Amino acid sequence: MTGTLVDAGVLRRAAIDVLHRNDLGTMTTAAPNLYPHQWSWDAAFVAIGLSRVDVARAVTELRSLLAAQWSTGMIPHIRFSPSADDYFPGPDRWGTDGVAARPAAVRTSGICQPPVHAIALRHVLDRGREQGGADRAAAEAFAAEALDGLLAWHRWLATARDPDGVGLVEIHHSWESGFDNSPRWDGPYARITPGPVPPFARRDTHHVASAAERPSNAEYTRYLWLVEQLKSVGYDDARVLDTIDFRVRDVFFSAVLAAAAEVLACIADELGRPDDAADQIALADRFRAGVASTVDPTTGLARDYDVRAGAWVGPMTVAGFAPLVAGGDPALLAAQRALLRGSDWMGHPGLRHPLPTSTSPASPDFRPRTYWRGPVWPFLNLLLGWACARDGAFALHDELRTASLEQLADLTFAEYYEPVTGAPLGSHDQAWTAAAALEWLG
Ligand code: 9WN
Repeated sequence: MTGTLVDAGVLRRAAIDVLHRNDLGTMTTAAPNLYPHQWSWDAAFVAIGLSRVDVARAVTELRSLLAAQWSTGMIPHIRFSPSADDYFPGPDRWGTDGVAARPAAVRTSGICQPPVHAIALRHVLDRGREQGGADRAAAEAFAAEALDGLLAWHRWLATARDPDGVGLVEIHHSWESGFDNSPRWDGPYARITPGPVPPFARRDTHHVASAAERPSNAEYTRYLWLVEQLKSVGYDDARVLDTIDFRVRDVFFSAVLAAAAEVLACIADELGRPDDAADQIALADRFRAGVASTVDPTTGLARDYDVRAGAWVGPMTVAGFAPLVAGGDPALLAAQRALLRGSDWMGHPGLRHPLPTSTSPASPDFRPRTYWRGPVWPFLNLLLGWACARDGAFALHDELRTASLEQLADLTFAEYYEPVTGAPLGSHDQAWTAAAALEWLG
């Protein structure tokens, strides 16, 4: 079933309006009420969208995020805005104020999110060059300014987060994956018995139509237990490895690193830094191989690995298509594209729009209204489409673009959508959803 394409000018104006309303001046809130701060991977997608309308403002978005980078190289998953306190857990609960690696001027969380930032920088540079003049100058100056920070970020991930050198990034909280309550994490969380967690009052459930669209209280207790564990060792990378109950090699995060490292290599080359470019190519190769090594020969889907349990994690989630993001072996990518188009995924006859669901509708884990357990996430489709175009898979890119524009024609810019009815869920006016619309429109 297909929807109606909204007039492109109407969609574009509405998306720009959402980004304006979420704009705090130098950073964009991920959503107006639910997420009143700057999130790491959201900011990268926001910069991609902004680069279609205002290159200088896109540069500012990335610059603000990089100002939150820790001296270790980690880019934290939230840069808190001093003007909002209606989000839990806020900076006090994260307890990062005493961490020496945190930049003194900004308050941040103590974990990270997938490294899409070099990919965003590539978009900003390309748009700046297309515009020419001051936009070109601003984008090129920023690329030179940002290069060392992004190199440090990738190198930190490749060392602190791949202690065994297997070409897969290890995460210590499911918030780091960005797929917070995906069935991917049910096994690892089921093996955790939370210790004492200070009392807490959730705010997230106040900002959605139904609490069932959000993670459960049992999940939140585990999320907050992990924060307590991280705090107890002062967010020290080495001590965290011995302490944290959640150690999982995240295949999708790893794929993003492989893709971003390849992009950063190209930028380093353009900036006359061939040694750094070679280093990023090697890093991309290592993580691309790591991602490919996880593919389950039976299902054709890539898998995570629970380090604590010594076990593969393989529910049918969209993260299984990590090789499409990482790139690599053409035969593997062709098989994955066929799978993605098949009846367990985009080709499922019950879907309102033929788009990847966060969990396969054919899976017993599928929950069509619950956050990462089934709904469609528009920003993810943009990332998959970008990777398809990179690899010359233009037909799939165009299918994703057409279906995405039809989905986004409802002008709610929802955080996620119910796959069967197409109903908007979670927050409305979500910044990266608006950014995805702008980028799809081109
Ligand atoms: C926790 C901001 C973020 C996204 C994540 C998404 C959700 C936060 C939350 O919102 O996570 O980081 O409070 O639920 O899962 O991908 O970056 O949009």
